[in-house]
Parts: sequence; C-alpha cells; structure tokens
Amino acid sequence: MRGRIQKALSGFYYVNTGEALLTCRARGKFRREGISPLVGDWVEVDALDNGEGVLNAVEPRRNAFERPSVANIDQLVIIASEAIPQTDPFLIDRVAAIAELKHCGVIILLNKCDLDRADVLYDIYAQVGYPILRVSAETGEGMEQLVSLISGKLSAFTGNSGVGKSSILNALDPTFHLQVGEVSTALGRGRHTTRHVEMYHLQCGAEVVDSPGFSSFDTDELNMELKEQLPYTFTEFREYLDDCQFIGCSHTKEKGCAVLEAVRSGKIPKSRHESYLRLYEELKPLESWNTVKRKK
Ligand SMILES: Nc1nc2c(ncn2[C@@H]2O[C@H](COP(=O)(O)OP(=O)(O)OP(=O)(O)O)[C@@H](O)[C@H]2O)c(=O)[nH]1
Ligand SMILES: [Mg+2]
Ligand SMILES: [Zn+2]
Repeated sequence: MRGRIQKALSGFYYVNTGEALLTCRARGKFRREGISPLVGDWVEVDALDNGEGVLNAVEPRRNAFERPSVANIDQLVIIASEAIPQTDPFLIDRVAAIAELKHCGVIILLNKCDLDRADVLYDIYAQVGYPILRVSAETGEGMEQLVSLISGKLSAFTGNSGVGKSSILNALDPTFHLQVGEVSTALGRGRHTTRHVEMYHLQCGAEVVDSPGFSSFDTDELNMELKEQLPYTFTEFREYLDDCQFIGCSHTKEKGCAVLEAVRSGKIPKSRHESYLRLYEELKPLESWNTVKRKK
C-alpha cells in the first residue's frame, strides 16, 4: 500500500498510510543501490503484523535535500537569529542557493526578536527579495503571519542549532511539546537537541518538518550542477548576468563585471557576494575531475 514517510529514526521509517503509522525497515536493495528513503517520500509498503511493515519502493521525487534530509517539500524555511546563537549569513546563503537550484521556495524567519531585532539580516534579505518575517517563539510575535506563509504547504524548518526551530513549532501549535534545548552562552551555539527528522501536522493545516540544526556543512550537496548554475542561484544577481563585458564571466574579479558593479553601488548586498565567492571557491575543485572529457 501507499504511504508517506513521516519520521526517520535509527534505521526505521515511520510510514503514514492514512490509516496507520507503520514502523518499517527498508529492503536491502536500497542500501545496495545507495538510495536513502527520506521524510516526505511517498513510498510503497507491505504491512506486516503488529504495526510493522517493509518499505519496498520510493516514488520519484519532486526534490530532495541532504541537509535537512527531506523530500518533496514546497519550501525551506531558513530560521536565523542575531541573538545567541548568531547566524552566519553564509549558512543562509548556502542553503538558499541549494534551494534555488532545486526550484524550492525560500522563506527567511528571524527568530528571538524579543532579544534582538536582527536588523542586519533583515536588511540583507529584504533587499534580496525573499519573504522575510521577524518572529519570537517566546512572545508569539509574528506567529499569525507565519501561519499564513506555511498553511496548506509542506515546509522544512532549517537553521543553526539553538536558533529556535522546535520552539517555533511549539509556539505554533499548543498541543506540541517538542524538546527544546539550552543554548551554551560560552560557546554561543545550541546543543543539537533535535536528533531526528520528523514531519508534523499542525492544527492550522500546515505540515512542517523539524530536523537537527547544523553547525557546519559537509560537501555532499556541492555538485557540478550547483557549480554551473551558481550565479543564478543568487536570485538578485540574475538581472545583471547578461550585462557583464565577458561571456563566461565568473563575477569574481573580472573587468566590466555587472555583478561586481552592482555590489559596488549597493544594489547587491556585499555579504551575498562574499558568500558567492566562498561557494565559488568550494566548488572550484569539482571541475578538474568532473568536466574534463576523456580523449578516445
Ligand atoms: N528569548 C527567546 N528564546 C528563544 C526563542 N526561541 C527559542 N528560544 C530558546 O532557544 C533555545 C533553543 O531552542 P530550540 O527550539 O531547542 O532550538 P532548535 O533550533 O530546535 O535547536 P536544535 O534542535 O539543536 O537544532 C531554547 O532555550 C529556547 O527556549 C525566542 O524567540 N526568544
Ligand atoms: Mg530542535
Ligand atoms: Zn560578471
């Protein structure tokens, strides 16, 4: 029968079939073929006795992410803060670039606004043009507007550990009691309180995936496609890309580069271009082993 993976934990997949939540193991072929079923996947399962099942097949995906590990989502909600922990804009830009590559919506939520209004981040992303909202899980500020942005959709909350992803879910739905963790003031970061990926159905009609926060990234999602599309994944660069003097301009240091000119004149936020340069450098090594054609 058909169902959707609602939760993944310790090698088990909890599949919602509409009638039951089956605890499933995946068939060995998934591991052999290098496919990881993800929360949000539509799957085919065989029901066994006592609420267990076997996961047989994963339906084609609309999109899939490694961090957070989810599939078929409508939008990524990137949660950030300028209180403790502070969010490095590079982390936002990196996640947003991958979301753009996969044609997935992006929303920026600035949490802990009871402590800090996050003016710097607000100005950057308002200028980029992403939907952006100041919220506070503590006081409830912004929750009504947030509901209107997420209802009727499947969203994945993502952001650095301790930024308040689980707290916002608790604030959105009074029936939720998700575990939240203290932030280490000495280290200025969260303690990785949420340890698994799970989809929640909210009373307001939204579906949201909560996931472990990140503190750094590995290189899994940095691939050739991202390298080739990088300038386009920075949405506010797009209108300048045809005006560079050189075709094939990398927008890093060239003469007559329209993107660099827009950065100089303040039309593109400087921090966004700095993130672009950092990603450009990270992606650079991919070229040598991936695009050189072998002579036959
Ligand atoms: N003052 C204030 N504190 C908040 C707010 N939101 C969350 N916190 C606190 O921040 C800490 C971390 O919150 P969590 O919800 O556990 O953060 P998380 O993003 O889910 O963290 P991980 O699960 O580790 O990724 C907790 O002590 C919360 O009480 C807020 O809007 N204002
Ligand atoms: Mg959490
Ligand atoms: Zn250029």
